Amino acid sequence: MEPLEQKSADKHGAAAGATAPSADWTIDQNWEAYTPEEHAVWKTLYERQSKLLPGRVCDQYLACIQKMPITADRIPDFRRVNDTLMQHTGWQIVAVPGLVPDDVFFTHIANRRFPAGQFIRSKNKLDYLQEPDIFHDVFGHAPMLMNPAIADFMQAYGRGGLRALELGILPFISRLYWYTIEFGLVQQSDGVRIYGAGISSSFTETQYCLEDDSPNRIGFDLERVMRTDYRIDDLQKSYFVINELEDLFELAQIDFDPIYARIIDQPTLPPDQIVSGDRVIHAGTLRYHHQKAAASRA
Ligand code: HBI
Ligand code: FE
Repeated sequence: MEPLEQKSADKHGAAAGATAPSADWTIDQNWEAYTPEEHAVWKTLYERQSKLLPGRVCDQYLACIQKMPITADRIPDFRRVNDTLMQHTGWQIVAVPGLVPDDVFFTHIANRRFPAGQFIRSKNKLDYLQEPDIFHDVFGHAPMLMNPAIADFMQAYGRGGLRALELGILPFISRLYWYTIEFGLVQQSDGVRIYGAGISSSFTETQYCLEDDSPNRIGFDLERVMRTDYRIDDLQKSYFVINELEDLFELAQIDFDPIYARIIDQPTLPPDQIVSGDRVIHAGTLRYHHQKAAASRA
């Protein structure tokens, strides 16, 4: 399952294994200290996703990961990943123990530093984890940071996040992040593809988001997305599809303040609801979530 990106580290204490954090929460990756078992977990995850992604993830993701020093045989070394990122978009990844407080997260992102979990999930929990680990952050997010549109949009999200904290309206911007950077789909000439890192790093969701008839797939609309709740602990009920990654350049330029003023009094939409005005690509049966709810009642 996906990391619970929404929770703040300060709400549930420092991440596992963390000692007193530095002011910016960064730690040394300490690459030499990864054990053979940890490299083996990386390999399992890498090979599982690499088989699944061609034909499902967007072409840009595949082109980017090919250019990066990210391979099956070992956990990537941030120093090497950063050489490649720096050349392309000026982004860097910095190691953190796990979730960091929102203001710390946004400050890094606004400065083109992506906080990446230093640890890797255990081999008994390949699919479910509470915090973003190195596989989610480096396999899922890092390749997309080589894409110029994602690179600019991500930085704008950092600035927007700091502004949203000031205004006290964090949910609006975190929903935008959720339904783009984490769980976004994109229309490609040969079909709908994945670009969100929460999907591309998840075995189950990579298939479910595109092939299952359960979830809604809806054309992306900024205000609509900002009003839509999401779940952090299960497969999504709705995905939003952008027309092309380059649309994110435009989104990165938008001043959200007038948008917040417009939507602040409008009702929040539940994650499964289709509303008038939606460009519906697929109306979900929601079978997966209905069955799960029925099973938990039985
Ligand atoms: N910390 N390491 C890490 N990764 C995240 O994705 C993250 C975080 N802290 C806060 C956070 N995300 C979210 O609450 C914001 O994106 C809204
Ligand atoms: Fe993430």
